[in-house]
Amino acid sequence: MAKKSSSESEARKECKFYVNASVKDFKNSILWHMERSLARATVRATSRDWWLATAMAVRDEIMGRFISTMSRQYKANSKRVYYLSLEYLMGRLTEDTLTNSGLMDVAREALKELGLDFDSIMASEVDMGLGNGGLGRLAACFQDSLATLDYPAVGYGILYEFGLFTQSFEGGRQIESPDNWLKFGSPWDIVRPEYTVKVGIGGRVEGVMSSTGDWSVRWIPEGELLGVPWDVPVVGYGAGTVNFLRLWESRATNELDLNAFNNGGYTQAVHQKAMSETISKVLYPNDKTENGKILRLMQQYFFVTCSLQDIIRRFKSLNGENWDIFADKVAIQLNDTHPAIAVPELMRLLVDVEGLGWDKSWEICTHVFAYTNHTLLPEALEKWSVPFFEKLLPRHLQIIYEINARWLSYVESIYGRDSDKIARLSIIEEGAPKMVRMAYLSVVGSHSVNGVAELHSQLLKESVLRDFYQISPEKFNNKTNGITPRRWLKTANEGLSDLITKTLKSDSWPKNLDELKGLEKFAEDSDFQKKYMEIKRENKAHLAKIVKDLCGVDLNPDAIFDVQIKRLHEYKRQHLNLLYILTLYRRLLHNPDADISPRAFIFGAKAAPGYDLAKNIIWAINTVGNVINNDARIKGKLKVAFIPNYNVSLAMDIIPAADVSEQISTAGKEASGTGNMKLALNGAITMGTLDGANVEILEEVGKDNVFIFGMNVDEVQKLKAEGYNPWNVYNSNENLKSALDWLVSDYFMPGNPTAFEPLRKSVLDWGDQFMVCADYQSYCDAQDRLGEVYKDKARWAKMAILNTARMSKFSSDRTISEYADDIWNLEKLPPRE
Ligand code: GLG
Repeated sequence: MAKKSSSESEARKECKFYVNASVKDFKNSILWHMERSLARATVRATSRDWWLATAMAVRDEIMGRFISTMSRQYKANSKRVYYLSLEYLMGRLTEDTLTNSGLMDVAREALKELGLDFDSIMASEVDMGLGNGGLGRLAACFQDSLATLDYPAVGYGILYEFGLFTQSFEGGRQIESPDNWLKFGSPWDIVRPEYTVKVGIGGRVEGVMSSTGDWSVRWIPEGELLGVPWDVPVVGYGAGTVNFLRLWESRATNELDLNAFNNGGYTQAVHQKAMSETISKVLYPNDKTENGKILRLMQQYFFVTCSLQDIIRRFKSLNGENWDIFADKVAIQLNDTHPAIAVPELMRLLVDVEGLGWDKSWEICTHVFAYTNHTLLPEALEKWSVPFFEKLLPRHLQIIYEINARWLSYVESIYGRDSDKIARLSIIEEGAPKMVRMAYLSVVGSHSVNGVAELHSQLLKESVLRDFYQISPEKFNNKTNGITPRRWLKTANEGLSDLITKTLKSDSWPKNLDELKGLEKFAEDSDFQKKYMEIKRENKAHLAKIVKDLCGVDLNPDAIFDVQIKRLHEYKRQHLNLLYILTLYRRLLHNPDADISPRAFIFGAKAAPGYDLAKNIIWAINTVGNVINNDARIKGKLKVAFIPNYNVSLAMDIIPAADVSEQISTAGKEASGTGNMKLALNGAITMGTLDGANVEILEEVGKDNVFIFGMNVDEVQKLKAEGYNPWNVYNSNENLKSALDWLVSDYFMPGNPTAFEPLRKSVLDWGDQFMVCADYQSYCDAQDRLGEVYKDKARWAKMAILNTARMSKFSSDRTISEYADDIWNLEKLPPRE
């Protein structure tokens, strides 16, 4: 954001470990890197050069902290948590590192003295977009909190060469192109060749007799590849702790190449090399569905075995073979089912490689692993086919069968030979082919199973994991998600951050978000309201410029900025939002002088490349938007902007500018949501269903400061059970009927009226799985109410302020403290003062 922070000197008192550097030294460091690292004369330097030189200058400042954190953790031989996640949506790293190390003001000033604009220089950094959506961004917020709270932690993942695709629009339709973010390298990645590990695939299993006459089993893989680790430093707020992400890159082994060469197979050698390197090539762009793709499963196995081997190496270097204390030193969190193969892999490493017995190994596993579930959507519950295992991971299949046999005999000891129960609880699903239920494997192999919001955790116990809950209720717990206030308030919204600091006369709130409660008493203070809303307006003007630039749409900063930013998915119901837009547009055409609060509907969303209906919805919003934006009759009262390529960096511009936060999923479908928290923290009022963390946001802010509409979970279930027919709603609701019919008329798409037939069909002919029609009227009523309330400026300001003041529960520091205390049993290891 464009504003300058004046509060860093205050913060220095709070953050004893802030990095100290003078503007002069920092400037010299930038110039030094420009010459020595980049071989550039300043007169020729591009924005990217300046960003790189600045990033390198910051990096220099934090490296000492990085090394001292590692040696502190090593010396203390303390327990660490290892976070296994296939996704990390980090965004840009430089600005966040500046905030957290306390160098933001210094860097701004240094660049200013060099005659440069800080914001445009920082914009040269390409987002590290190694994630799809909420799950990956949560993993990133968690890393920030772990370091900020001085917890010893490592985040393990994959260094994808291509992150989530870049989105653009052509004729309103989504076009994808590769996100080659690493094309020119990244100053934040540090390679660690000495920790390279080998990864086997395929082959067979052999029994071997030891010298003592014991039989053991050995996996003889057919092929091998290498995992090379790259570390990305994660600076905690205040810079007392610098943890790291360790991301694995797949490479071919030399042996493999040599063999092929010796056989005269040059092309084959190159082919195999390319195949090995394919594994870490690209992030799968689907959110919630990626079942059965072999390459995806190989990615999962690849990063899991690399990480577990690394964990065991570290453990042994400190504790030798003292396996009794493994679980006292190691906690592993499985971020969703993606890393579920870790359970049989750790068993294999302990039993086959380290030579421990089954029972002891199993005890270790179930003490070390904990599993987080992020969704109830059935398509997201991963299953791997047994033939796949036979071919690629034959030893793992044996281990899974053994785990299952023991598990089912335990089940039988409770329920007797109840074949129904056994089939329901089995890790193996019968059928052709047989499938391994990875979520069940995670539950059986873990000591803790958590959902990500109260409602979601409750539904987990009642639905998909009900049978497991009945057997081991003590495993189940809730950890409501959170967001880091450093990135999502302090860095993203400097204007509001400064106001908060001045008003509270404290700058420790980014580390202690409860302090925001102190703003409550200013909620009705007209002077404070004025300042608060002025900042909102500045942020809106800033966003309006970006929208003009990216979409060519003029937004009026005095309109309501109504924002829906998240992946495009039917359950998130962007099309419900569209139906309201159509309804409002129609109303204005009938009466152009209608006294409505002008609205700017702002969307940001990527659709999975193969998800046709999601793409149809994007196309429809863009097409309708285009007609509305160019219709002079409605006098600019309505605008629609779909910002292309929504990502973390754009989120940091959009969120501080939002008045309204659309959280309108079908109740029971959104596990938690985290955008809802970021938006409310920045003073956007939630327009939401009683779903995910919206329920807890309502609890925190109070019913007067949020707009709730639609069916709750029980009502959704009841209506489904009774037999829901969207046509009945359609036939009895004139507005809904008009909106849906209008969409497939010539009006929006002259000559191609069937363009949006799929969208219309999905909510009528195809049964309206996500109950868009059922919630339509209630949504429109709530939106109309909101429009009325907005006219009362003082009331709106009060609501917005109270949202900021009451969001402290949703700091990821709170979430991480709960994980550390309840699941990991993890101690902080702060630096000595
Ligand atoms: C999921 C859910 C979100 C949740 C996020 C983080 O759909 O509701 O907020 O994880 O727990 N796959 C996701 O994005």
